[in-house]
Amino acid sequence: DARDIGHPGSMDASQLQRRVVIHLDLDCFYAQVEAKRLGIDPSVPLAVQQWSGLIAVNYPARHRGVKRHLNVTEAKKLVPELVCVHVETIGDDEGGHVDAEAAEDDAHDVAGVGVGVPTAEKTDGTSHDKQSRKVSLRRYRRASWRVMSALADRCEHVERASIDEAYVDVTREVDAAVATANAAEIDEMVRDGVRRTGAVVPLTPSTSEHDRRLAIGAHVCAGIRASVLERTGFTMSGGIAHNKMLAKLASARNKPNRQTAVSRRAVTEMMESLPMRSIKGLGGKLGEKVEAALRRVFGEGS
Ligand code: TTP
Ligand code: MG
Repeated sequence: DARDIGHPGSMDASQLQRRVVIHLDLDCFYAQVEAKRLGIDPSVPLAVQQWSGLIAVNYPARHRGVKRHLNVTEAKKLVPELVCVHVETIGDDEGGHVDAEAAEDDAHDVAGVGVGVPTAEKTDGTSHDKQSRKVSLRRYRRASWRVMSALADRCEHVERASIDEAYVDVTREVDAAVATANAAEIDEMVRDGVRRTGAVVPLTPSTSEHDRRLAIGAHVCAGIRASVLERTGFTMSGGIAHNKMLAKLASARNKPNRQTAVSRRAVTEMMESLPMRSIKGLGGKLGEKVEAALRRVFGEGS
């Protein structure tokens, strides 16, 4: 059951900073789904195309310069052996029941719609007929729900944020660990959490209780990612922080199949190093105004 992991209004600042929130994002999601479906080894460069453009690119292909929104021809110039798998498409005279499913709301859905004569399913993609067929995302929706149900079985508070990401509030799990484990067990969880986790600024669990809680959260996060991998075969990256926004920024910092923590101490440093516009809501005109205002207050160097 998805619920909103918001900021409970009644919490004061110190309670908010005792929260431990994880953001999980599947790595090159559609590409993982197609590789698994077709039995292609994850080390093979692979991309998912919609018509002539790429909408998901696996990491072996990214490491060789292939990016989302390149077209298939451009991408194959970079990586001649790139496997391009076209998203599933359906014709107008088939699968009417899929249409209802396709109309469901997902953050990244892009449905190509057209009318005309249906053509046979192709996997090379370039000859997919945009006029007569439309995109079906059901493979990815099904994979998404398998991941979400693995998360729901493992965690108390899960909020699905899009087809390939979710927030998990593990505050209670951390509280329970602190309350019931002995000192040696807590030390072991903290060590494990730190060992498995990248950090913008290294965690200092020996001197900071907040960092200790994040380290235990990181240990929990590694366990959640391992159980999703075991249940579904998919890798995810994770971010661990005291709130959702920072957890989301963190999960993108070490991809694929890695996790990152953002401590209170890291916040200042991270805000300085990140383009401010990557924060949700500050991408457009508002961001420009805020940036201009900050420059007025702090000078051009801000
Ligand atoms: P993302 O999580 O943004 O990307 P990703 O999972 O492919 O790669 P990453 O490892 O960086 O997380 O989006 C999830 C899926 O949504 C992606 O696999 C394909 C689809 N998608 C589109 O179809 N069009 C888009 O413009 C974006 C951003 C995603
Ligand atoms: Mg993703």
